[in-house]
This record gives sequence, structure tokens and C-alpha cells, in this order.
Amino acid sequence: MNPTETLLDVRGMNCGSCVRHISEALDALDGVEEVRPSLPDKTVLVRHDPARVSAEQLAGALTARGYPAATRAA
Ligand SMILES: [Cu+2]
Repeated sequence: MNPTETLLDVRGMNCGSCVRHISEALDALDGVEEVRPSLPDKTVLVRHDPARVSAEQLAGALTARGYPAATRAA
């Protein structure tokens, strides 16, 4: 399956520590290939295999860690 890119808006991402927590939470998911957070934009661009992990699962993993996240339409 080809990887896809999902852009997530993340609430509560305010410092480098948040960025690290968010990156770790996403990296831990099966099917995630690359995580590119942007602190100024409060977004994370995730390259992932949609057959193994969906955009909704990515957002859900961050929300469960205390960073409410939602997918942004590309
Ligand atoms: Cu922080």
C-alpha cells in the first residue's frame, strides 16, 4: 500500500516538550513512517500507511494523550 500524508491540527502543542510527546505518540503507532511537527502552525504532518493506521487513529492517539487533534482537509 502506498503511504499517504495527513495533516493534523493539534491543540495544546505549545513547546518543544509537547512536540516531543506528540512525535513519540505518533512514532509508536504501527504504520507511521514519518512525523513532521510544526510548532508555529500547531500542526503535524504524518506520512503513514492508511491500510495500517487511519487518519482518525492518528488524531485519536494524540487526543488520548491530552492533545486534542483533528485532521485538516488537504
Ligand atoms: Cu509543551
